[in-house]
Amino acid sequence: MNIELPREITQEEIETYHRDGVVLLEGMFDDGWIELLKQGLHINCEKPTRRARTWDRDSQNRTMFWDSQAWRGIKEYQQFIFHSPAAQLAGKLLRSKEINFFFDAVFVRSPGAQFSTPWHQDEPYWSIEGYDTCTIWMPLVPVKKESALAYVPGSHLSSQVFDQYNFGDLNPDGKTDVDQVNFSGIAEESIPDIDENPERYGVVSWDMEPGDCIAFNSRILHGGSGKLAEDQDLRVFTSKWVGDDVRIKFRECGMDPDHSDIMTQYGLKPGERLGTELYPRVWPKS
Ligand SMILES: O=C(O)CCC(=O)C(=O)O
Repeated sequence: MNIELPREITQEEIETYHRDGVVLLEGMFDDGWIELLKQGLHINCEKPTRRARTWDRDSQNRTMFWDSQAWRGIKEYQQFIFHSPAAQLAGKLLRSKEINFFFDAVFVRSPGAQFSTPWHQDEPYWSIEGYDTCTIWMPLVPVKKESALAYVPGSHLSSQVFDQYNFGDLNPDGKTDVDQVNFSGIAEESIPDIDENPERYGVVSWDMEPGDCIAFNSRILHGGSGKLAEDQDLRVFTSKWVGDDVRIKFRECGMDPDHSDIMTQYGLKPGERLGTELYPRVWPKS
């Protein structure tokens, strides 16, 4: 398994990341990492965490499963977080001195699932605030452009506060104790209907193979993934990384995933940097 990046991240890729808020990076993780994450995901689906939830279940029992912060119980995820080139990748793109791991999230669609992730920005849901964030979105199976996660380039630079979706409503099995958000009190406008006119927003997405990844800023508008062919599943592992300017923030509108309780348990307070064994500093390697 490659521990270092298989090649240098180019200046152009770094500039694209900062200009567009998103960049496709092909062939960054070798088969060893993909197999390891597939094993981890298998364990994760068999033994979900308390946060896990089915987001969608249709009349043909096709599902979309989500889980988050499972890494502490899954050694395959730990190996990826501490030893894969992911942290280094985030550090190079963010031009940060230090990178901490924030959390993992998985998005698993059964073959033919038609559920499409609502368009949203991540940062307003999170228990942190800052520009220096990077999600690494990795499909563990091939995915076509029309089913992959899509992005509005440049939208990470806008300061608009949107009335975003409450993902807690995605709960067909009626799970209790689900994180909820309500942006209506603070939102300046509704989230635009991007699917109605993707050209107008310059929406981008890509055909991808296992080993490719997309790195994106948590402020970018993204969504639209899903709508699979009958025989096609989609298993995605994402890791969230934070750099120099990120600080803890607890939001009155709610958070999802809400880390405020666990942060408080670990002695972390609003305004502080992430740290402790919960959000380990992974790069540079000590
Ligand atoms: O893969 C998906 O459908 C959604 C991923 C996403 O929204 C995220 O990683 O922030």
